[in-house]
Amino acid sequence: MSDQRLKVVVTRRLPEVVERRMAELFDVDLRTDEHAMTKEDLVAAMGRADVLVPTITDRIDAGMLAQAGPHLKLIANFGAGIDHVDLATARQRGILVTNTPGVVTDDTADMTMALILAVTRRIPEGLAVMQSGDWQGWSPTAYLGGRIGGKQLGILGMGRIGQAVARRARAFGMEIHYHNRKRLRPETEAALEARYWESLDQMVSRMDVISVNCPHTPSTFHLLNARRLKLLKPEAVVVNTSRGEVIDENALTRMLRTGEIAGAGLDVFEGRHEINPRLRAQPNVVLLPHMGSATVEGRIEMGEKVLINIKTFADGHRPPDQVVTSMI
Ligand code: 8YV
Repeated sequence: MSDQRLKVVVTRRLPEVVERRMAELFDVDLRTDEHAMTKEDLVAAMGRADVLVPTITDRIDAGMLAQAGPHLKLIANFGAGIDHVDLATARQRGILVTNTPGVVTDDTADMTMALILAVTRRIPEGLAVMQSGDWQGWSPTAYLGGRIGGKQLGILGMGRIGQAVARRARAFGMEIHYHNRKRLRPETEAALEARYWESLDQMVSRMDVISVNCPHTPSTFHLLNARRLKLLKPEAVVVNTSRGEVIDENALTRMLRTGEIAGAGLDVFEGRHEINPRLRAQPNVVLLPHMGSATVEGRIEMGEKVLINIKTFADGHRPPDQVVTSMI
């Protein structure tokens, strides 16, 4: 397939340098609006594109894929998580899907640590009192949080991001535990000083902090359901920088309200941007607007990955970040 003929439609504004390169390489429709496309606009985009570059804000279901134009051959997602695309249908229709793994790892792991510290050390409360001007000066008993050194961290999902969290948390003195579909190789486990738990239930019941770092797939949906959340110690804190759907958010909210869980740090939500008002009102939660990978460097690297995936495809090769559906 010749580059000239490749029609690439990008659904969101991307870093300027990425858009510029995209325009140099392909016949590209760039987005000028800062908002997500409507479903109708997205279907229209899929009707005219050879390559679609969507993001997490574009839900691409079976019905939409059925309406895609005959030329749509690649969905080159801007982002690592790919749960917003119906991968099985894309595969049936011969549409390749790629993502941007690796480049979001460190930023997301950094944000996981930020959330763990924000919740356990009560940073938002400190910020609030300073901003209100009500601070009365230092007190030996004010704003006491918990020390994370020596605490048990249970990582749910020990892929790239989970491992990056483990390395950081170990440097903070936390004890690392993990549950994963597959146990890590002994040398990796040893390097991370991490203990594997085959039983998620058993791990959950012993942890001080749980960090969700697995992707959202049919088998991880509500992995932390009401029954499992009830196994947590009342002093435990839950942090999620992956996908909201991995936790039963209503159950979590109820337990935060009743004090059955001490706190939560959430960068992602089940309703994506519609946040349960009861969750928002909780004093023991730190909520962020899905900014885990939001660094200037990271966004440019994500764009570069998208460019490489499209260019490799255009040159007739297998794109490096092709998502293998059987692994999902
Ligand atoms: C991205 C993410 O910013 O890469 C991911 O999976 O969750 C985010 O950090 C987002 O997905 C962009 O599409």
